[in-house]
Amino acid sequence: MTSTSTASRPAAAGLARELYRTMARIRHFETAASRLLASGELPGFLHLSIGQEAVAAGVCRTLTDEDYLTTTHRGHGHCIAKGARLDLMMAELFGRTPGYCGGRSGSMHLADPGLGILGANAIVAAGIPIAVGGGLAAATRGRGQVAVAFFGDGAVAEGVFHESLNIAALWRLPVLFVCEDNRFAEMTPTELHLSNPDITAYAAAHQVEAESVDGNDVLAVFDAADRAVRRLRAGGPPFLLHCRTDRWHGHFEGDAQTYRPPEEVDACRERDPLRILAERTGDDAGLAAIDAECAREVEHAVEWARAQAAPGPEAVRAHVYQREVVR
Ligand SMILES: Cc1ncc(C[n+]2csc(CCOP(=O)(O)OP(=O)(O)O)c2C)c(N)n1
Repeated sequence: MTSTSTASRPAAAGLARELYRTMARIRHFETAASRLLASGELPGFLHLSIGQEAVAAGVCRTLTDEDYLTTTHRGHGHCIAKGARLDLMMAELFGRTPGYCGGRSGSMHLADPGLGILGANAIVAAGIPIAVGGGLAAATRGRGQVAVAFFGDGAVAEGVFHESLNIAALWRLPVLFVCEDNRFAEMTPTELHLSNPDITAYAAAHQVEAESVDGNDVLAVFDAADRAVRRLRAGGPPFLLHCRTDRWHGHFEGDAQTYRPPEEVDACRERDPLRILAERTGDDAGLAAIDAECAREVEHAVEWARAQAAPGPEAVRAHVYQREVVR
């Protein structure tokens, strides 16, 4: 446990359990969402981060509610790890009124400004400049806040990724750029969409320091994120954390992944971040109890969300910009 080598044994065990709980909550939430979509109960479209939970858990463990976060179309894990409520998230997926966005957004626009979650975003790379804006606000206030932008390897090929790194470096903003590299942008492998598959090299081009970590090892992610966030809070320049990880499910639920040999997907499951942590800690009984608690918590969230009302037709014009037409 590199991150906790100086901590006492109970503190290290406590941290491991905490990180495991976050990953298990994400795993159970998304497994339930997958089942509910397949059975026809959930409307909409889902992109799941099953297999990638260690990135969300490890990075968000270093943040407080005062810090900002932006995420992508694959953002359930980041929101849960930042403290979003499972019941309100599930209600949003069901399209019910108490959901985070009144049941009007579904999976891809989840937001909770109170927790610093500035939003999931269906447009690839569009959350990155929003996090830079959060970084500018943080730098202006000078209270040691940071902003984190989560994005995939596909976002690195977008112009706005480079514009964001450039301005964050130039203005020395407290932004942690977290690239969750699952080796695919939809069905396209990284080597077919990036001229240089070494993602840290793009950071170097903008004078941004970067580090690559095993994104399935939650303690390694936490350790690297913790060092980076401490530097940002102390006034250091932006940083890019490149996390190599694995997407187990298709790009979206329903994508049969015919573009990947089945053995490759099986190999991903061999690198299960929850199992890796369990093996490292040897705390089987403790983690099994946490797992069971998370399963029950998700079950309750589903039952509660299912029982809520959907917005009625009278709400159709709410939150919609309407220009008054003068005749
Ligand atoms: C600007 C833009 N271009 C294309 C799309 C269609 N699209 C949705 S997700 C995606 C791939 C994103 O890949 P990556 O950034 O690696 O994230 P991942 O899906 O692997 O989490 C694409 C091309 C989009 N939503 N926005």
